[in-house]
Amino acid sequence: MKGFLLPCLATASLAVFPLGAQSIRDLAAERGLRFGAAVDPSHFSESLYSDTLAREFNQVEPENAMKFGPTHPGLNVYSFASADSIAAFAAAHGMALRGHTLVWHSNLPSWLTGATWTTAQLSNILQDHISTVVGHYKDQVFAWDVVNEAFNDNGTLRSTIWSNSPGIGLAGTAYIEQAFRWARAASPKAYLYYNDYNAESTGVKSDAVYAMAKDFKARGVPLDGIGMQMHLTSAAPNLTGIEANMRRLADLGLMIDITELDVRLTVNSSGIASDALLATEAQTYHDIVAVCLKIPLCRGVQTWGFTDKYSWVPGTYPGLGAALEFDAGYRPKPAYASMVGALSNTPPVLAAADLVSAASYGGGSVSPGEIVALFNTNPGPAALAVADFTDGRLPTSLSGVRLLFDGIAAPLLYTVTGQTAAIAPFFLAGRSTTQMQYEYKGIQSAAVTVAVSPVHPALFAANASGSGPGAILDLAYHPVTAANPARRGGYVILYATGAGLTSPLPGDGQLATDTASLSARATVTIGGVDCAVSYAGAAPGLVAGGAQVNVLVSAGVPSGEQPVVLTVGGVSSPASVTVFVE
Ligand code: 9MR
Repeated sequence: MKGFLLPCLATASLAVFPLGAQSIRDLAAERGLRFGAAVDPSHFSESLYSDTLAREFNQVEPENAMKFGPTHPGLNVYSFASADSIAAFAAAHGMALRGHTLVWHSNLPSWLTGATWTTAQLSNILQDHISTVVGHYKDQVFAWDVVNEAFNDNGTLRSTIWSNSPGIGLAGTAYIEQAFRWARAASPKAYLYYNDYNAESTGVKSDAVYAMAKDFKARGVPLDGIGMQMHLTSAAPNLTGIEANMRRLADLGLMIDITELDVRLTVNSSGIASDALLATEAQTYHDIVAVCLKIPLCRGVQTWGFTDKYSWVPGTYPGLGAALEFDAGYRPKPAYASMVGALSNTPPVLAAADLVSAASYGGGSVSPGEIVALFNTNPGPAALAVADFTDGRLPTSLSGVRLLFDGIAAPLLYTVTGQTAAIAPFFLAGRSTTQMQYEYKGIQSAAVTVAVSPVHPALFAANASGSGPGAILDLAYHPVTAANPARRGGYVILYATGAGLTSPLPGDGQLATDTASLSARATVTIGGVDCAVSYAGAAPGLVAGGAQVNVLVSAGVPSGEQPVVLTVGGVSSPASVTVFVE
């Protein structure tokens, strides 16, 4: 399936595509992306529905079951059976559960809309609703569409029972803010989203959403993300505008989810669209997934349903349909194949700042032989792959991942979606910059320029957090801890990286088996007091590029937990790593 690229679509038969070796769910997981569908639990008993859902998606959202009407059928009556069955399905199949939606003008029960309320009463009703529903799902729903469709297409606030007719007594976006605060109080950990349609691209409506989001972020209102519904037609989406809008929202630190993607097409009386329209639809599905993959904070793509058998479109727009990625017989459509293509072939996106020392997590530059970690949203194996020293050296390709410096693949320690550890090659010595690229399954990112420095020293912490008690041993190779403190006049062994070259210089990725001195001079202070270095060089048993420093703890070193600083070639490690002294 990986081979199905868009260019093929023009010539291939567009009827249906075979399922590939990897589901979209797996491909999305490799890209650190959630791939979801809106669902109706009344179809769970239909095996093709359930099987397709569980196989192809790693996220579900109730199309209707968590709305106000279904969950809150009487003033003091709540009903969760239907939504609970979706939560159970999600749990049984390892899927994330999105909640939809708490504050909306639609799908309200007649007990609410048919009576007259004061603003104070409505405020109490809404607070109780949010607290009860969010509270009920606080261990299951990872993200909520807290407020849905609060703006008109011209960017003004929609008049609703919650906003101003009569409203909960808070003018402008203050009622929205209040809803987010109530939701946060009911679930401290759930991500809270504002969700809307026709606000995907730049324009007056998305400007209004952006202005609200910017104001909320500036004032600490608990808004975590923006849902872009993405109910599209056969007209090509404005990808430039969508990307620009996503970028400005991401620049506020907000996550973006595509929440309700579908593409409605003109259909015949049997609900079938032409091959040409299905190809157009496939292009749109491809392009929306691809634009999401360009924005690291775009975290999920969800379609509004998944089979043309069940979709809101034909009932709302007579003569239109075929809006989803599976046909009414659950066969994958060209739209499915095109999303597989986008997930497989959209290049990874890399930033220089993604590369940091694996010891300190500090970035800014890379030094030859430095053990580095790359944190990003790039594709990679969904399960952690750890390298071993085959023939005494680390591989430069691991589960399809390579990290290239000036076109040369670096030795790798481990990789998983979003995180890769590698050893910067020794040939970087003498260069001032390097061009870094990330590759997964043969698809490379664009190169980014990373500064090279001769050294970039950092000590390893015992818990690998970059700070706190160091990974420090005594001469019996026992960890130095509060219970086994360093003794003045005794030796401790520090472990570091970014200490530059050694002489002799081992090969890239080789296991260090012998001692070899650092080329640059190394000094150490503990608690600010100079301590004599008896050995600074390769760390036998670690990969080349790891450094070991044996230090004599000076008589003047103070007691207690003291900062340890390694200085190599005039550059000091961060003072965030400590050692316990007797
Ligand atoms: O698809 C949903 C349909 O079954 C419901 O009757 C309708 C009213 O509750 O809501 C539809 O879903 C909407 C979603 O909740 C918000 N964005 C627009 C969706 C399509 O109308």
